[in-house]
Amino acid sequence: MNELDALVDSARQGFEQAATPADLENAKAVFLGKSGRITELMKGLASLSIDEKKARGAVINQAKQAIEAALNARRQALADAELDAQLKAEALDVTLAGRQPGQGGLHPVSLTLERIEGIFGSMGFDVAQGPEIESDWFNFTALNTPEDHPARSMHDTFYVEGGTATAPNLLRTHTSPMQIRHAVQHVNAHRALLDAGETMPEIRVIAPGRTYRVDSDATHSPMFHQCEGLWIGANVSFKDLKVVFTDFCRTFFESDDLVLRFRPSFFPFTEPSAEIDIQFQSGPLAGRWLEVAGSGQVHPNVVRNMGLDPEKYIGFAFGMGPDRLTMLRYGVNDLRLFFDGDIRFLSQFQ
Ligand code: 2NL
Repeated sequence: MNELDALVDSARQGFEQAATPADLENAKAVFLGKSGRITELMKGLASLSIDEKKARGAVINQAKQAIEAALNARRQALADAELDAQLKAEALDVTLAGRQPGQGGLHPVSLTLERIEGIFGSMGFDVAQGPEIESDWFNFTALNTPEDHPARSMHDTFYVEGGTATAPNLLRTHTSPMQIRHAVQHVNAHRALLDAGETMPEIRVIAPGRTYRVDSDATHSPMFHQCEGLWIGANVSFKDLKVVFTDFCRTFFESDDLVLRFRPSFFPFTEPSAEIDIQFQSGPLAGRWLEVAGSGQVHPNVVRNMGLDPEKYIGFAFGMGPDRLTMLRYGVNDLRLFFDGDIRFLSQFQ
């Protein structure tokens, strides 16, 4: 092997051994740099004759081109290896199972409200929904609540700034104001019939929704749910209340032998009034009387405030707490669990 072939060989080996681009540039300097081997050989041409320069120069140039080709090949190989390593490091395992979006569901109290609406809906009740910020008139006065009644105090009711007696000024303490609104609308819609001395279609409505009272402990939340019911007609009796509410409770709790007790009570908006207690005949709650609702025959003053003549129209109303019904149905003993928003608790109802 001649001297130049040996030089090209040793350059190839030097480049091959360079593991990084920096190593490769150092190896290049040895052969192609300012004082590298090729440059030295070129300097040697100075002492030769013209013909010898031509011949020897061509051979050196060939060696130089071979070395440059080897350098470029190695540069490319190192760049390819680096890209490979980077691609490997950044590789995504597209076969890995993805994270599923969480499957939401209805809140247990919403499930109860849907149940209540379904049951009363099947008995011909409309569902009325409306404002949570109410006026003093709809929340208290129209419901025959005396001016000095303790429920009107700031200890019991949240008042909103800037209200007047007729404009919204408090957070409703029950959903009965919505029933008054519904009744007034119903009466207005049948004004012509009433004016002609005829009988209007019955008012049959429930009002589910959020309500507010200044109260907070293990069994009271400042925001809680209520569902009231109202049935007004020419001939609606306390017996109808018993039938409707008994049927509701037995359907809601899926228990045909459930017993109800109507215990005399007092509310400003009904006369007579009764608390409704239920008793399961089997299961974990069997034998105990559990209070589930307030009820009564709508007070004549309230009937009048709906725009009706209490001598011609009569009916009943009731109010119950869906939060408490949910606790009874699912055996939950702390009301606050419903409003803490802990998904581990809430997901159990799906
Ligand atoms: C309770 C008491 C009750 C009513 C609510 C009512 C509504 C109208 C007219 C007359 Cl529009 N009464 N609602 C009547 C009696 C009791 O609820 O303890 N609720 C949990």
